[in-house]
Amino acid sequence: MATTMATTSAGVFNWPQLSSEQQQAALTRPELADSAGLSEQVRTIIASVKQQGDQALRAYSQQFDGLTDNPLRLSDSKKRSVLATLLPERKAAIELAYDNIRKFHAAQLPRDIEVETSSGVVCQLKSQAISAVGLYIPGGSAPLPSTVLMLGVPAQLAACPRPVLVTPPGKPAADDIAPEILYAAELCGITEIYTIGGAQAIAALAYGTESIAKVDKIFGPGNRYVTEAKQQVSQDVKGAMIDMPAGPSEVLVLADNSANPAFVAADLLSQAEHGPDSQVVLVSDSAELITMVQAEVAKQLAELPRKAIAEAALSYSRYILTADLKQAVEVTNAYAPEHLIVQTAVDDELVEQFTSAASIFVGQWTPESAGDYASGTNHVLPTYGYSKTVSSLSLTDFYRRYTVQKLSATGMRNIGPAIVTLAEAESLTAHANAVRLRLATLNGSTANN
Ligand code: HSO
Ligand code: ZN
Repeated sequence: MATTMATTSAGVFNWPQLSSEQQQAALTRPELADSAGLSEQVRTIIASVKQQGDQALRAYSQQFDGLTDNPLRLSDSKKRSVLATLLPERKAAIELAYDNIRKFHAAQLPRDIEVETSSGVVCQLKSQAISAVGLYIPGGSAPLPSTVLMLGVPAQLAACPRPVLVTPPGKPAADDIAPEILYAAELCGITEIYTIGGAQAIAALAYGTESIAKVDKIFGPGNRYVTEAKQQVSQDVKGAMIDMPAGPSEVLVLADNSANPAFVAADLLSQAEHGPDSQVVLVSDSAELITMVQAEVAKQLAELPRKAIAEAALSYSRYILTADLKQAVEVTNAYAPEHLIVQTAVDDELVEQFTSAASIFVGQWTPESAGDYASGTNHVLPTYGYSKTVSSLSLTDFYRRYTVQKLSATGMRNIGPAIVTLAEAESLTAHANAVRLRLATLNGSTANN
């Protein structure tokens, strides 16, 4: 915590008064410390799943979840009995969210392209769904059915032949999974579900075990063990690709004195309640607004069931007072937030000026919760400043793109001489020969198609 730098009362950073080092420090995320050899622990877990397969998965379930004999795969009869307990109101809400997420992602369908670049030279760009995709759905203190939709809907639209869902085992039995998760999976056409979580689940997806076939790409958020495991398997050619690098979830609210302080406070707290390492930042050109938001945060926090978690996250919170809105935009762009909420009198003007936020929520009626659940956008987003270059999850992440080309005799005649010249410039004689031979054959023939 950068508590020693030039702050005004109540931990507010007065931006124009900070040195550039202090400004940089104020926007730096807490280091993802390798506490207790996290990466070594994860390496060990991955190695034992690779060697002992299902047996290792069951042993970890016993060790971490206190469960004997995890059946691993969720049976159809268990699914049916759990689904029967789903409350109608929740079922309808999941359906509304599913419909909107589907509409927004269906509009992203990639189109194949074909271009004749020179006469007789045809190039194509095509997309093909990734065959087997692993969808990790966090369990623990808050199981997230909304994440099932965010991963399951694009997998379904892309028509990935084998979507596989993993989620940590329930309690008291491994297959006591939240009915909301199972219903969201059912809507997305996911039938292969395993009750495994943590680094061991990532290892099983990446390398396969006796009962779980390997997947090609792994998607979804998770705790530090899951994140580290995804990183490790993605660095192994025999492992699996992953969706994106990840850190703890974060929100930055940019508000002026026209904003409703209760709305702003609620938005900050909605991110803070995710986990003790969540990041919340308020940037404003109004000292009054900041003071009012702080009071509201204290008031609303007291009523939250997840108060302890939110309080821990708030200890990393930043309140930044800028000279004007222009400077507030500069601070926002430098921080590169995962979520950016804008509540000012000039929202639409500002939106054009943001250069690095992953997902932007505009105006007082647009809380982050809208995108977290039901507006249609994806809530799997780059964090930790990665949004400067990494995009939010979209339909294209469920495809591989590849090219196809075909030259006719005319095409070879048209571009062959240039290829020979370029190959010679690179001193790559075999490349040149592959074309020269063909040109010579063509010169000796009358082929013209
Ligand atoms: N804000 C989270 C997503 C989420 N919120 C799921 C509620 N449920 C990370 O973007
Ligand atoms: Zn959220």
